[in-house]
Amino acid sequence: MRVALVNANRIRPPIAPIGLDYIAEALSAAGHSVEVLDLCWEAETETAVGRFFSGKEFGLVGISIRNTDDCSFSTRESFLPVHAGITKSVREHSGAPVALGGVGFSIMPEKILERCGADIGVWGDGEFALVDLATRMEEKRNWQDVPNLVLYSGGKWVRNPASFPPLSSLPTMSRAWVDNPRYFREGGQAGFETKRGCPCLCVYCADPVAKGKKARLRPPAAVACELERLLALGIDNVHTCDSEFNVPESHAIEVCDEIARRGLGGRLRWYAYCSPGHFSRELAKRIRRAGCVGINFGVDSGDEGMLRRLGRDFGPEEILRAARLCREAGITVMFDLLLGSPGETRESIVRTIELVRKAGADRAGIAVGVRVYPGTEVAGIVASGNRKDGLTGGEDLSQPVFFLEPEVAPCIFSLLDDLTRGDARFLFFDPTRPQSNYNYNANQVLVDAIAKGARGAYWDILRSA
Ligand code: B12
Repeated sequence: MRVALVNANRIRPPIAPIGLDYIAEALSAAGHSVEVLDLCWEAETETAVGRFFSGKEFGLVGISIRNTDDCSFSTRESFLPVHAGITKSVREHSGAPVALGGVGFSIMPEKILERCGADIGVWGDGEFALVDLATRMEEKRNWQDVPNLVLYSGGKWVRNPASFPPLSSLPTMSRAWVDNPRYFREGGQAGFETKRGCPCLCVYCADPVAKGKKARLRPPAAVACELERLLALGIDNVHTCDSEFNVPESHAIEVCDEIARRGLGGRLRWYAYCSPGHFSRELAKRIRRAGCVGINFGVDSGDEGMLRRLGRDFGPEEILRAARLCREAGITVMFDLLLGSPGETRESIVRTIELVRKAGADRAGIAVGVRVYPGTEVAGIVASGNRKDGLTGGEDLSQPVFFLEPEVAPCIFSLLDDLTRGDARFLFFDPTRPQSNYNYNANQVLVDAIAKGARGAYWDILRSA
């Protein structure tokens, strides 16, 4: 079948749609013919859609929705109007069924389908479901029971049961379906994935909602082959696309060893999201030997009680230890903090900032307010625990809705100003302070630095911009 895949992500600096790259590979490996419309590179979406579909007949169109919004309390920009506009244009220019998918989409498929007006959706992995769908449609077989499909039936959107085929059954990824070299020139990095899904129990996190609660591992050899492919394309700065690279730690070590065994460690500079809770001296040594130069730890808080409330499986001691091990191994450290969730106090904020200093983190990004996602424990706490007092942005969770603990809401921004004044290590979601703004949506400081040759994780580029 002839399938069109559309990337709807137009954020700057641009991040390559690795999900579409993978799906295109899987469709092609199954014998389908694929064409990609990457709206990231187009000045205007409607004209580009019209031009792309003109004179072509597709059997199926897939649109990728990575981000529903910028997840920033201070800007709260929703991308759903843009996605709805793109879906509408596609429908005007093509008679083929339109399927939506992507990580942002998978957090709230029914709401987005309703809002965008597509025919069907795919929750979670796209490679298996979309191939199955295209094949069955082409062979005119029943496709309504394809696993992971979200479809309109009996007057409402319903989800078919999910299936999780092993990731070892994915084809070798050529990374040739989107213009990765251009993304590298203008976006400063490429992504790579070593696993999917997350077993962690963080109360606010949408990753288990969108990807499943179990870590599904890719064979280390498949990961290393893909990195070789990126290097062959001239791309030598990459970032993991796992929820946490070191969960489980044993698989992280196997991946590092395979990368090092192939001699890629000296040719690559890479960055990872890691949990401070599963980070041993052994991993620090091996991850560095494999070419990892920077780790972004999802620390959230430096306060024992808050970490417990957030569902984290580590405490301040593990955070300090992870940072120390990285320093010893020569790895740059970024802490991601999340302040203002239920139970936050002035004291817990003070302790968190103190911990960043004590740990000697190179950078610490401070997100204020928790984006409330459907299906998370925080959404349950807000709904059932009479905590609507902390909500900003209404109650429709497909909109950028945030919880900020009323106890600290009146003082949090001035308190953070006082605690971090003059300390360039702290980054904020604040476009009014461009040099320390770590909202990666519409970030001109990053765009300019990358144009001048900066490469790597954005927090690391901001360090020297
Ligand atoms: C790594 C990462 C980053 C890295 C990217 C590094 C890189 N070079 O790729 C960095 C740090 C740059 C980053 C930045 C941002 N990120 Co980010 N990021 C991630 C992360 C961890 C992985 C995304 C990824 O690439 N996954 C791997 C690919 C293979 O999976 P996938 O995209 O989901 O695709 C699969 C399926 O979804 C599906 N699929 C995809 N498209 C389609 C299409 C169709 C038709 C079908 C059927 C299926 C399908 O099939 C694919 C293969 O199985 C996710 C969380 C997560 N665990 O996914 C957050 C995540 C996507 N990011 C998020 C956000 C908010 C952002 C920022 C907007 C933050 C900000 N304000 O700065 C920016 C936006 C950047 C941009 N230009 O888009 C949110 C989005 C939430 C939402 N509601 O929209 C997420 C979900 C994290 C979270 N839980 O909050 N991010």
